[in-house]
Amino acid sequence: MKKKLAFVPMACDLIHEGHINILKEASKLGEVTVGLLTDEAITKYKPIPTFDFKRRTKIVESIKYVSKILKTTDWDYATALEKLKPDFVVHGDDWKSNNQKIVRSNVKNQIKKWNGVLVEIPYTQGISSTSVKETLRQNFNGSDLRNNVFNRLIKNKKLIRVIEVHNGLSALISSQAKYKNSEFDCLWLSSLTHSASKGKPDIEYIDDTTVTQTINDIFDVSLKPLIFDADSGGRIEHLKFTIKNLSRLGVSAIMLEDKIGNKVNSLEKTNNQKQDSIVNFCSKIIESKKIAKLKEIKIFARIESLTLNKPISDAINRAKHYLNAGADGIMIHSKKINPKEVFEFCKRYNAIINKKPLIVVPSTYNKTHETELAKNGVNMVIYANQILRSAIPAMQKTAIQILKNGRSYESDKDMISIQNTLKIFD
Ligand code: SPV
Ligand code: MG
Repeated sequence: MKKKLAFVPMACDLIHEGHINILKEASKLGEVTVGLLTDEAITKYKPIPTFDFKRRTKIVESIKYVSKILKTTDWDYATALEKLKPDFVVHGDDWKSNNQKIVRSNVKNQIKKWNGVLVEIPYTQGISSTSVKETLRQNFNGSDLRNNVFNRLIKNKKLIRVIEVHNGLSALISSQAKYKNSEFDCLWLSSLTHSASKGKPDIEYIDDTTVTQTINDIFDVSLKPLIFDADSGGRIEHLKFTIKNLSRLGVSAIMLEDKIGNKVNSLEKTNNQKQDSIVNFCSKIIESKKIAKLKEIKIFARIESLTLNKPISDAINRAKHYLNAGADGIMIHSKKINPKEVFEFCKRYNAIINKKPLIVVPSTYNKTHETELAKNGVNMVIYANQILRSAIPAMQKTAIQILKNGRSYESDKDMISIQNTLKIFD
Protein backbone atom coordinates (compact mmCIF):
# COMPACT_ATOMS: atom_id res chain seq x y z
CA MET A 1 0.00 0.00 0.00
CA LYS A 2 1.18 3.49 -0.77
CA LYS A 3 2.67 5.18 2.28
CA LYS A 4 0.72 8.10 3.69
CA LEU A 5 2.22 11.53 3.25
CA ALA A 6 2.66 13.93 6.18
CA PHE A 7 3.47 17.50 5.24
CA VAL A 8 5.17 19.67 7.87
CA PRO A 9 5.56 23.33 6.96
CA MET A 10 8.45 24.93 8.85
CA ALA A 11 10.89 27.82 8.94
CA CYS A 12 13.33 25.71 10.99
CA ASP A 13 15.57 28.52 12.13
CA LEU A 14 17.59 27.44 15.16
CA ILE A 15 16.27 23.92 15.55
CA HIS A 16 15.17 22.93 19.04
CA GLU A 17 13.25 20.07 20.70
CA GLY A 18 9.91 21.68 19.79
CA HIS A 19 10.66 21.15 16.08
CA ILE A 20 11.94 17.62 16.67
CA ASN A 21 8.80 16.72 18.58
CA ILE A 22 6.58 17.82 15.68
CA LEU A 23 8.68 15.89 13.15
CA LYS A 24 8.67 12.78 15.31
CA GLU A 25 4.88 12.86 15.67
CA ALA A 26 4.51 13.48 11.93
CA SER A 27 6.71 10.46 11.13
CA LYS A 28 4.26 8.25 13.03
CA LEU A 29 1.56 9.29 10.55
CA GLY A 30 3.47 8.78 7.32
CA GLU A 31 6.46 9.76 5.22
CA VAL A 32 7.48 13.28 6.21
CA THR A 33 7.97 16.06 3.68
CA VAL A 34 9.09 19.30 5.27
CA GLY A 35 7.81 22.37 3.46
CA LEU A 36 10.86 24.49 4.20
CA LEU A 37 10.10 28.16 3.82
CA THR A 38 12.52 30.33 1.86
CA ASP A 39 14.00 33.45 3.48
CA GLU A 40 11.71 35.54 1.30
CA ALA A 41 8.60 33.66 2.43
CA ILE A 42 9.56 33.98 6.11
CA THR A 43 10.06 37.73 5.90
CA LYS A 44 6.37 38.06 5.00
CA TYR A 45 5.30 37.13 8.54
CA LYS A 46 8.31 37.27 10.86
CA PRO A 47 11.91 38.52 11.09
CA ILE A 48 14.45 37.13 8.65
CA PRO A 49 15.91 33.83 9.93
CA THR A 50 19.38 33.68 11.42
CA PHE A 51 20.42 30.93 8.98
CA ASP A 52 19.80 31.21 5.25
CA PHE A 53 17.79 28.67 3.25
CA LYS A 54 20.81 26.60 2.18
CA ARG A 55 22.04 26.14 5.72
CA ARG A 56 18.58 25.35 7.05
CA THR A 57 18.14 22.74 4.30
CA LYS A 58 21.38 21.00 5.30
CA ILE A 59 20.27 20.80 8.90
CA VAL A 60 16.71 19.65 8.28
CA GLU A 61 17.61 16.99 5.69
CA SER A 62 19.82 15.25 8.22
CA ILE A 63 17.01 14.77 10.75
CA LYS A 64 16.04 11.09 10.80
CA TYR A 65 12.28 11.73 10.76
CA VAL A 66 12.50 13.70 7.51
CA SER A 67 12.21 11.96 4.12
CA LYS A 68 12.03 14.93 1.80
CA ILE A 69 12.30 18.69 1.70
CA LEU A 70 10.13 20.82 -0.52
CA LYS A 71 11.30 24.38 -1.08
CA THR A 72 8.26 26.45 -0.12
CA THR A 73 8.00 29.96 -1.44
CA ASP A 74 4.47 30.90 -0.27
CA TRP A 75 4.17 31.73 3.37
CA ASP A 76 0.67 30.11 3.35
CA TYR A 77 2.01 26.91 1.67
CA ALA A 78 -0.90 26.95 -0.83
CA THR A 79 1.21 25.96 -3.87
CA ALA A 80 3.05 23.23 -1.98
CA LEU A 81 -0.20 21.74 -0.68
CA GLU A 82 -1.80 21.78 -4.12
CA LYS A 83 1.21 19.96 -5.54
CA LEU A 84 1.56 17.30 -2.83
CA LYS A 85 -2.06 16.81 -1.72
CA PRO A 86 -0.79 15.33 1.56
CA ASP A 87 -2.84 13.00 3.74
CA PHE A 88 -1.79 14.96 6.81
CA VAL A 89 -0.61 18.47 7.53
CA VAL A 90 1.21 18.59 10.84
CA HIS A 91 1.78 21.87 12.68
CA GLY A 92 2.40 23.16 16.21
CA ASP A 93 -0.86 24.25 17.83
CA ASP A 94 0.54 27.72 18.60
CA TRP A 95 -0.75 28.94 15.22
CA LYS A 96 -4.30 28.82 16.60
CA SER A 97 -3.58 32.03 18.45
CA ASN A 98 -0.69 33.78 16.69
CA ASN A 99 -0.64 35.76 13.45
CA GLN A 100 -0.83 32.56 11.38
CA LYS A 101 -4.50 32.11 12.33
CA ILE A 102 -5.61 32.97 8.80
CA VAL A 103 -3.09 30.60 7.25
CA ARG A 104 -4.43 27.86 9.51
CA SER A 105 -7.98 28.33 8.32
CA ASN A 106 -6.86 28.52 4.65
CA VAL A 107 -4.91 25.29 5.04
CA LYS A 108 -7.90 23.58 6.67
CA ASN A 109 -10.16 24.59 3.78
CA GLN A 110 -7.64 23.64 1.12
CA ILE A 111 -6.90 20.10 2.37
CA LYS A 112 -10.63 19.33 2.77
CA LYS A 113 -10.71 18.98 -1.03
CA TRP A 114 -8.79 15.69 -0.89
CA ASN A 115 -9.86 14.68 2.65
CA GLY A 116 -6.54 15.70 4.15
CA VAL A 117 -6.36 15.89 7.94
CA LEU A 118 -4.82 18.68 10.02
CA VAL A 119 -2.90 17.35 13.03
CA GLU A 120 -1.86 19.92 15.62
CA ILE A 121 0.90 19.07 18.04
CA PRO A 122 0.80 20.74 21.47
CA TYR A 123 3.37 23.51 21.68
CA THR A 124 6.51 22.58 23.61
CA GLN A 125 6.53 24.93 26.55
CA GLY A 126 9.57 26.97 27.53
CA ILE A 127 11.42 26.87 24.22
CA SER A 128 11.11 28.85 21.00
CA SER A 129 13.43 30.17 18.31
CA THR A 130 12.79 33.61 19.77
CA SER A 131 14.03 32.61 23.22
CA VAL A 132 17.10 30.88 21.71
CA LYS A 133 17.83 34.05 19.73
CA GLU A 134 17.54 36.14 22.87
CA THR A 135 20.12 33.95 24.64
CA LEU A 136 22.45 34.31 21.66
CA ARG A 137 21.94 38.06 21.60
CA GLN A 138 23.13 38.33 25.15
CA ASN A 139 26.35 36.41 24.47
CA PHE A 140 27.47 37.62 21.16
CA ASN A 141 29.36 40.34 19.36
CA GLY A 142 27.51 40.67 16.13
CA SER A 143 29.38 42.61 13.41
CA ASP A 144 29.31 39.73 10.94
CA LEU A 145 25.77 38.86 11.86
CA ARG A 146 24.59 42.45 11.27
CA ASN A 147 26.05 42.63 7.78
CA ASN A 148 24.88 39.16 6.91
CA VAL A 149 21.35 39.97 8.02
CA PHE A 150 21.44 43.33 6.21
CA ASN A 151 22.48 41.79 2.89
CA ARG A 152 19.84 39.09 3.15
CA LEU A 153 17.16 41.61 4.06
CA ILE A 154 17.98 43.57 0.93
CA LYS A 155 17.81 40.43 -1.15
CA ASN A 156 14.68 38.92 0.35
CA LYS A 157 12.43 41.40 2.11
CA LYS A 158 9.91 43.37 0.13
CA LEU A 159 9.90 46.39 2.43
CA ILE A 160 12.64 46.82 5.03
CA ARG A 161 11.47 48.74 8.10
CA VAL A 162 14.04 51.04 9.69
CA ILE A 163 13.73 52.98 12.94
CA GLU A 164 15.64 56.01 14.21
CA VAL A 165 18.02 55.70 17.16
CA HIS A 166 20.28 58.28 18.75
CA ASN A 167 21.80 56.61 21.83
CA GLY A 168 21.94 53.34 23.76
CA LEU A 169 18.52 53.73 25.37
CA SER A 170 16.66 54.48 22.14
CA ALA A 171 18.45 51.53 20.49
CA LEU A 172 17.37 49.27 23.33
CA ILE A 173 13.76 50.42 23.17
CA SER A 174 13.59 50.26 19.37
CA SER A 175 15.20 46.83 19.24
CA GLN A 176 12.95 45.38 21.92
CA ALA A 177 9.78 46.73 20.29
CA LYS A 178 7.57 43.93 18.96
CA TYR A 179 3.99 43.86 17.78
CA LYS A 180 2.68 40.37 17.05
CA ASN A 181 5.48 39.02 14.85
CA SER A 182 6.68 42.31 13.46
CA GLU A 183 9.69 44.25 14.60
CA PHE A 184 12.06 46.78 13.10
CA ASP A 185 14.63 45.27 10.76
CA CYS A 186 17.32 47.95 11.00
CA LEU A 187 18.38 51.07 12.85
CA TRP A 188 19.02 54.56 11.48
CA LEU A 189 21.47 56.78 13.31
CA SER A 190 19.82 60.06 12.37
CA SER A 191 21.89 63.21 12.22
CA LEU A 192 18.83 65.19 13.32
CA THR A 193 18.02 63.20 16.44
CA HIS A 194 21.64 62.39 17.32
CA SER A 195 22.42 66.11 17.25
CA ALA A 196 19.23 66.88 19.18
CA SER A 197 20.09 64.32 21.85
CA LYS A 198 23.30 66.29 22.41
CA GLY A 199 21.31 69.53 22.62
CA LYS A 200 22.59 70.66 19.23
CA PRO A 201 20.98 71.65 15.91
CA ASP A 202 21.30 69.42 12.84
CA ILE A 203 24.26 71.28 11.26
CA GLU A 204 27.01 68.64 10.89
CA TYR A 205 28.48 69.65 14.24
CA ILE A 206 28.77 66.18 15.84
CA ASP A 207 32.34 64.88 15.39
CA ASP A 208 33.55 61.38 14.47
CA THR A 209 34.71 60.55 18.00
CA THR A 210 31.26 61.23 19.40
CA VAL A 211 29.68 59.21 16.59
CA THR A 212 31.99 56.30 17.41
CA GLN A 213 30.97 56.43 21.07
CA THR A 214 27.26 56.50 20.20
CA ILE A 215 27.60 53.57 17.77
CA ASN A 216 29.38 51.56 20.46
CA ASP A 217 26.52 52.31 22.86
CA ILE A 218 23.97 51.22 20.24
CA PHE A 219 25.79 47.99 19.34
CA ASP A 220 26.22 47.17 23.00
CA VAL A 221 22.45 46.70 23.29
CA SER A 222 21.30 45.74 19.78
CA LEU A 223 22.25 43.20 17.12
CA LYS A 224 20.23 44.95 14.43
CA PRO A 225 22.06 46.33 11.37
CA LEU A 226 22.70 50.08 11.44
CA ILE A 227 22.55 52.64 8.63
CA PHE A 228 24.58 55.74 9.40
CA ASP A 229 23.33 59.16 8.32
CA ALA A 230 26.60 60.77 7.20
CA ASP A 231 25.04 64.05 6.02
CA SER A 232 27.13 65.33 3.08
CA GLY A 233 30.04 63.12 4.17
CA GLY A 234 32.26 66.21 4.48
CA ARG A 235 35.55 66.37 2.63
CA ILE A 236 36.40 63.43 0.38
CA GLU A 237 39.88 63.17 1.97
CA HIS A 238 38.29 62.71 5.40
CA LEU A 239 35.41 60.55 4.26
CA LYS A 240 37.71 57.64 3.44
CA PHE A 241 38.79 57.44 7.06
CA THR A 242 35.24 57.83 8.31
CA ILE A 243 34.13 54.88 6.17
CA LYS A 244 36.99 52.69 7.43
CA ASN A 245 36.10 53.50 11.01
CA LEU A 246 32.37 52.91 10.51
CA SER A 247 33.06 49.61 8.82
CA ARG A 248 35.33 48.46 11.66
CA LEU A 249 32.58 49.32 14.13
CA GLY A 250 30.14 47.14 12.17
CA VAL A 251 27.94 49.73 10.42
CA SER A 252 26.18 48.15 7.41
CA ALA A 253 25.51 51.20 5.23
CA ILE A 254 26.31 54.89 4.98
CA MET A 255 23.87 57.46 3.63
CA LEU A 256 25.46 60.37 1.79
CA GLU A 257 23.28 63.33 0.79
CA ASP A 258 23.88 65.63 -2.15
CA LYS A 259 24.02 68.83 -0.10
CA ILE A 260 26.95 71.18 -0.05
CA GLY A 261 27.92 74.20 2.03
CA ASN A 262 26.20 75.06 5.31
CA LYS A 263 23.80 72.30 6.15
CA VAL A 264 20.11 72.92 6.70
CA ASN A 265 17.73 70.12 7.67
CA SER A 266 15.75 68.99 4.62
CA LEU A 267 12.38 69.48 6.32
CA GLU A 268 12.92 73.22 7.02
CA LYS A 269 10.03 75.02 5.30
CA THR A 270 12.26 77.50 3.49
CA ASN A 271 15.97 77.21 3.21
CA ASN A 272 18.86 78.24 1.03
CA GLN A 273 20.57 74.88 1.07
CA LYS A 274 22.92 74.39 -1.89
CA GLN A 275 22.77 71.10 -3.75
CA ASP A 276 26.02 69.51 -4.86
CA SER A 277 26.82 69.25 -8.57
CA ILE A 278 26.29 65.83 -10.12
CA VAL A 279 29.98 65.60 -11.01
CA ASN A 280 31.22 66.40 -7.54
CA PHE A 281 28.75 64.15 -5.77
CA CYS A 282 29.50 61.29 -8.15
CA SER A 283 33.19 61.58 -7.39
CA LYS A 284 32.30 61.39 -3.69
CA ILE A 285 30.39 58.16 -4.38
CA ILE A 286 33.23 56.74 -6.50
CA GLU A 287 35.89 57.50 -3.89
CA SER A 288 33.69 56.17 -1.06
CA LYS A 289 33.00 52.97 -2.95
CA LYS A 290 36.71 52.26 -3.39
CA ILE A 291 37.02 51.88 0.38
CA ALA A 292 33.51 50.55 0.99
CA LYS A 293 33.96 47.67 -1.46
CA LEU A 294 36.96 46.36 0.45
CA LYS A 295 35.18 46.81 3.75
CA GLU A 296 31.84 45.37 2.69
CA ILE A 297 29.87 48.41 3.72
CA LYS A 298 27.17 49.86 1.49
CA ILE A 299 27.02 53.44 0.21
CA PHE A 300 23.54 54.87 -0.28
CA ALA A 301 23.04 58.13 -2.17
CA ARG A 302 20.35 60.57 -1.11
CA ILE A 303 18.75 63.00 -3.52
CA GLU A 304 17.55 66.40 -2.28
CA SER A 305 16.11 67.75 -5.54
CA LEU A 306 12.48 67.51 -4.36
CA THR A 307 13.08 69.12 -0.95
CA LEU A 308 14.75 71.99 -2.85
CA ASN A 309 11.72 72.35 -5.13
CA LYS A 310 13.51 71.08 -8.22
CA PRO A 311 11.59 68.97 -10.75
CA ILE A 312 11.26 65.18 -10.63
CA SER A 313 13.28 65.02 -13.86
CA ASP A 314 16.27 66.48 -11.97
CA ALA A 315 15.89 63.83 -9.25
CA ILE A 316 15.67 61.01 -11.80
CA ASN A 317 18.65 62.32 -13.74
CA ARG A 318 20.65 62.37 -10.53
CA ALA A 319 19.49 58.87 -9.57
CA LYS A 320 20.83 57.54 -12.88
CA HIS A 321 24.19 59.25 -12.40
CA TYR A 322 24.51 58.15 -8.78
CA LEU A 323 23.71 54.54 -9.70
CA ASN A 324 26.27 54.63 -12.50
CA ALA A 325 28.83 55.97 -10.01
CA GLY A 326 28.22 52.85 -7.90
CA ALA A 327 25.62 53.81 -5.27
CA ASP A 328 24.21 50.70 -3.56
CA GLY A 329 20.83 52.33 -3.03
CA ILE A 330 18.98 55.59 -3.64
CA MET A 331 17.04 57.62 -1.12
CA ILE A 332 14.54 60.11 -2.43
CA HIS A 333 13.53 62.73 0.10
CA SER A 334 10.41 64.91 0.11
CA LYS A 335 8.83 67.38 2.50
CA LYS A 336 5.36 67.32 0.96
CA ILE A 337 2.44 66.14 3.07
CA ASN A 338 1.26 63.73 0.39
CA PRO A 339 3.33 61.11 -1.46
CA LYS A 340 2.43 62.23 -4.99
CA GLU A 341 5.87 63.45 -6.07
CA VAL A 342 7.61 60.51 -4.40
CA PHE A 343 5.34 58.03 -6.17
CA GLU A 344 5.88 59.80 -9.48
CA PHE A 345 9.62 59.47 -8.85
CA CYS A 346 9.11 55.77 -7.97
CA LYS A 347 7.33 55.12 -11.25
CA ARG A 348 10.20 56.55 -13.27
CA TYR A 349 12.85 55.03 -11.00
CA ASN A 350 11.38 51.54 -11.42
CA ALA A 351 12.10 51.74 -15.14
CA ILE A 352 15.85 52.22 -14.58
CA ILE A 353 17.64 49.03 -15.60
CA ASN A 354 20.50 49.10 -13.07
CA LYS A 355 18.32 50.34 -10.22
CA LYS A 356 19.22 49.48 -6.63
CA PRO A 357 17.05 49.50 -3.48
CA LEU A 358 14.86 52.58 -3.19
CA ILE A 359 14.61 54.25 0.21
CA VAL A 360 12.08 56.78 1.49
CA VAL A 361 11.59 58.79 4.67
CA PRO A 362 7.86 59.53 5.08
CA SER A 363 8.13 62.05 7.93
CA THR A 364 5.74 64.59 6.39
CA TYR A 365 3.61 62.29 4.21
CA ASN A 366 3.06 60.12 7.25
CA LYS A 367 -0.49 59.03 6.38
CA THR A 368 0.97 56.85 3.66
CA HIS A 369 0.85 53.23 4.76
CA GLU A 370 3.73 50.81 4.33
CA THR A 371 1.66 48.64 1.99
CA GLU A 372 1.23 51.61 -0.37
CA LEU A 373 4.98 52.33 -0.30
CA ALA A 374 5.71 48.70 -1.15
CA LYS A 375 3.15 48.75 -3.96
CA ASN A 376 4.97 51.69 -5.52
CA GLY A 377 8.29 49.86 -5.48
CA VAL A 378 9.84 51.29 -2.32
CA ASN A 379 12.27 48.81 -0.73
CA MET A 380 13.09 50.53 2.54
CA VAL A 381 11.15 52.88 4.80
CA ILE A 382 12.98 54.92 7.43
CA TYR A 383 11.08 56.28 10.43
CA ALA A 384 13.75 58.89 10.90
CA ASN A 385 12.88 60.86 14.04
CA GLN A 386 9.75 59.53 15.78
CA ILE A 387 11.37 57.94 18.83
CA LEU A 388 13.03 61.17 19.92
CA ARG A 389 10.06 63.34 18.94
CA SER A 390 7.76 61.29 21.12
CA ALA A 391 10.11 61.69 24.09
CA ILE A 392 10.41 65.48 23.87
CA PRO A 393 6.79 66.45 24.73
CA ALA A 394 6.75 63.84 27.51
CA MET A 395 9.87 65.38 29.08
CA GLN A 396 8.55 68.92 28.61
CA LYS A 397 5.24 68.03 30.25
CA THR A 398 6.87 66.44 33.30
CA ALA A 399 9.32 69.32 33.78
CA ILE A 400 6.47 71.84 33.76
CA GLN A 401 4.22 69.71 35.99
CA ILE A 402 6.91 69.45 38.67
CA LEU A 403 7.37 73.22 38.63
CA LYS A 404 3.62 73.76 38.80
CA ASN A 405 2.92 71.28 41.62
CA GLY A 406 6.05 71.72 43.67
CA ARG A 407 6.37 67.92 43.76
CA SER A 408 6.50 64.97 41.34
CA TYR A 409 3.46 63.03 42.60
CA GLU A 410 1.11 64.36 39.88
CA SER A 411 3.55 63.32 37.13
CA ASP A 412 3.86 59.75 38.32
CA LYS A 413 0.98 58.55 36.12
CA ASP A 414 2.81 59.78 33.01
CA MET A 415 5.99 57.92 33.81
CA ILE A 416 7.32 54.38 33.74
CA SER A 417 7.72 53.13 37.33
CA ILE A 418 11.16 52.99 38.86
CA GLN A 419 10.86 49.19 39.11
CA ASN A 420 10.05 48.87 35.40
CA THR A 421 12.85 51.31 34.53
CA LEU A 422 15.29 49.03 36.30
CA LYS A 423 13.91 46.04 34.36
CA ILE A 424 14.59 47.51 30.90
CA PHE A 425 18.24 46.59 31.26
CA ASP A 426 17.73 42.99 32.48
C1 SPV B 1 17.76 62.58 9.70
O1 SPV B 1 17.00 61.81 10.30
O2 SPV B 1 18.70 63.15 10.23
C2 SPV B 1 17.55 62.81 8.27
C3 SPV B 1 16.20 62.78 7.72
O3 SPV B 1 18.52 63.08 7.60
S1 SPV B 1 15.65 64.41 7.70
O4 SPV B 1 15.70 64.92 9.06
O5 SPV B 1 14.28 64.39 7.21
O6 SPV B 1 16.51 65.18 6.83
MG1 MG C 1 20.14 63.78 8.69
